[in-house]
Amino acid sequence: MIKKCIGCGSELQNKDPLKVGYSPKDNAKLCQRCFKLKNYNQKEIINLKYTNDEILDLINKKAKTVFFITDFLNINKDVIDMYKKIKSSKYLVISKLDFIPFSIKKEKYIDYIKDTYSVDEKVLLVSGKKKSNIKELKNLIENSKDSYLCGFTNSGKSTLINSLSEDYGRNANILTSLMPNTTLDVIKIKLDEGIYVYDTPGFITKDEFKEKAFPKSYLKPVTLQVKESEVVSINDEMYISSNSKNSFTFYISNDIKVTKIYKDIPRLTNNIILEENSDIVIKNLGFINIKKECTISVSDNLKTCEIRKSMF
Ligand SMILES: Nc1nc2c(ncn2[C@@H]2O[C@H](COP(=O)(O)OP(=O)(O)OP(=O)(O)O)[C@@H](O)[C@H]2O)c(=O)[nH]1
Ligand SMILES: [Mg+2]
Repeated sequence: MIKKCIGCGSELQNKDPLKVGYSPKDNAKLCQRCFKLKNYNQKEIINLKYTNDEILDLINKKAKTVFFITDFLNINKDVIDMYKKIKSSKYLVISKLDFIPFSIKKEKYIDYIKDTYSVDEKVLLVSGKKKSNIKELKNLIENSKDSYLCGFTNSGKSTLINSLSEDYGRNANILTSLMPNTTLDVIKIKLDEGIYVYDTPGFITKDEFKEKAFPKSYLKPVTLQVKESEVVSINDEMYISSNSKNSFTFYISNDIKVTKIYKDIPRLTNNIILEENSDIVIKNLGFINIKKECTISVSDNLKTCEIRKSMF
């Protein structure tokens, strides 16, 4: 029988250290990468087995029901485009409910996401970590066959499966971490007699990965009142200003520094016209709500950012 790493789902092998599933030991339960990640929090870069297209293909061929997981700070056009490529019967599951600010009313938020991104299917809000709102998800899984959880890396798929499994009195024990691509192959988990779910490797993006973009706990929105042409820096990497007095509210991890800057101000030459109450969506980070109609100027790395009407 082929042995698989219980952490990431890869077939164990002892031939190629650069390929997934490598362990020098014959009777290992974890591959070397997962062993180091689990025991020493050592993050080893490894050649991935699947591309995004291959993951998508695999899901479209095998899954009868798909739960597409995405976290609250990572809902944008790219993610929804990937969701729409899923051909099976599907649900959009917004994860990490525990860090959604209290000011956001959950039902209103679901309606807003459905409208903004034209999602016709049911949308669920859950927290794998806190096991909140998972009852409906459990019911849907129990009434479906071949349920696959998929989504971008770090969206919380494996954490959610571990929590579901605990809820059924079991221990799936899939390795979870903030490192991208923790799960490397499909993992079949038995939840109960005749009830199985499949974990899948996360889709990857080209954008740079930042651990601090993931809040450790409940997210506190930060509002800055800005005067005309005052420049705000996001993590000393992205810059934004408005041509009129305005209010910017940042829905991003509180570990990301957001400040007005008064020296070494970069020239912002990209202008975007905003309607009243718009969001600027920044991939893998979150969004900024801008209250008044204005023209904003942004640094080059924001010039193609997504603009949407705000839910507030
Ligand atoms: N606050 C919070 N953090 C969560 C939740 N679910 C997952 N996380 C954290 O998010 C990170 C990624 O979780 P994983 O379950 O490994 O994500 P994944 O989607 O399986 O990622 P890949 O295997 O890389 O595709 C971990 O640090 C988790 O602890 C949640 O409901 N709330
Ligand atoms: Mg995973």
